[in-house]
Amino acid sequence: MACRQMLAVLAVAMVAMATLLAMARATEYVVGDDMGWGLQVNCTDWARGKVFRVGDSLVFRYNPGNHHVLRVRGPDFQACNKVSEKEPLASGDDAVPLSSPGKRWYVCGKAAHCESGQKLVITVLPSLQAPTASPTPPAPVPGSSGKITVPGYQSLMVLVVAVLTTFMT
Ligand SMILES: [Cu+2]
Repeated sequence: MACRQMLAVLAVAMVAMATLLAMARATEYVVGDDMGWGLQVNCTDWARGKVFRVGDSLVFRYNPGNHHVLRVRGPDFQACNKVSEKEPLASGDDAVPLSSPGKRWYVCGKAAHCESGQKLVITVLPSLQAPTASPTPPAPVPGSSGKITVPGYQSLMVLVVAVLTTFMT
């Protein structure tokens, strides 16, 4: 019995761990990949097919003397108006956390770089939450059937523990 109880605790711990792992799965997108942020990359093509979510981040890499990064509004993006209420990012290795869903527009404000296509628009989707709606499943009472119902992939973890239980009793 004591052994079963311990395993039940272990099962709950593993489910909690799996949930945390799922939530920590953030992606860091280096704009332009190896080519970086510059005139040599068509960022529209680069962004195509990528899914950006809240919690992910963009990294702009470039020679800081040649470029910078300006976050602008949609109409200013279209027109290459290099106006922004924020100072441009200019370190050459700028990480930008995507903290809210919606569209984001970036341009390079140097010379005619934006007009030459050094601009990036992305749409940030809400984060992929693990099924957090489920409160921590109650630990099964020893002697009961010991069934734990949790949604989706988490049940796999429970299955593993269940198999362990079978072998250890
Ligand atoms: Cu530039």
